[in-house]
Amino acid sequence: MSWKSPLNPRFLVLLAAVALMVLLSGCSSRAPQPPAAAPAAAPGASPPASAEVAIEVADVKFEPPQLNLKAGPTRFTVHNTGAILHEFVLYSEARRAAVVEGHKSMGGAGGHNHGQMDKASAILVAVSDILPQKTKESGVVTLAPGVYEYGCFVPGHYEAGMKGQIVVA
Ligand SMILES: [Cu+2]
Repeated sequence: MSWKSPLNPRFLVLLAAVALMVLLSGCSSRAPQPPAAAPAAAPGASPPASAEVAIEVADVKFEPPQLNLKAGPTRFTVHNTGAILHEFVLYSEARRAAVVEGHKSMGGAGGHNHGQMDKASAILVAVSDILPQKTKESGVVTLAPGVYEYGCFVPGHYEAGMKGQIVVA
């Protein structure tokens, strides 16, 4: 090994930084997969979803903010690339008011219970408490043609514009 030679310490720091970046990007690039890359036939796969949709949550927005999907069984994988807690709540756009008001009346710092709201407000999917740098999956939801909205109801986030739209055809 030639490590004895007096290497410039700055160069070593740079090396370490590059190695760290490679490691980090290696980790985070595993989770978000191309939305259309679902294998046609996956024998033994648990619940059948005709579409796997990857969504990223960040501080404070969804990526992408708009999606066009085909009707059918769909599963969402939500990856938090931000530094704070987020959630992914999906509902028919026609029920937006009920969902937004429902969350307002619950208030609290992330302690709201979507289970209580599901029936009343027509929440289709609720992936809650997604910690920074973590990934969570939804169950499989069968989407009918229509217009849907997704939002994050951690206090202040929806109001800051943390929402998106899905058009299902
Ligand atoms: Cu959020």
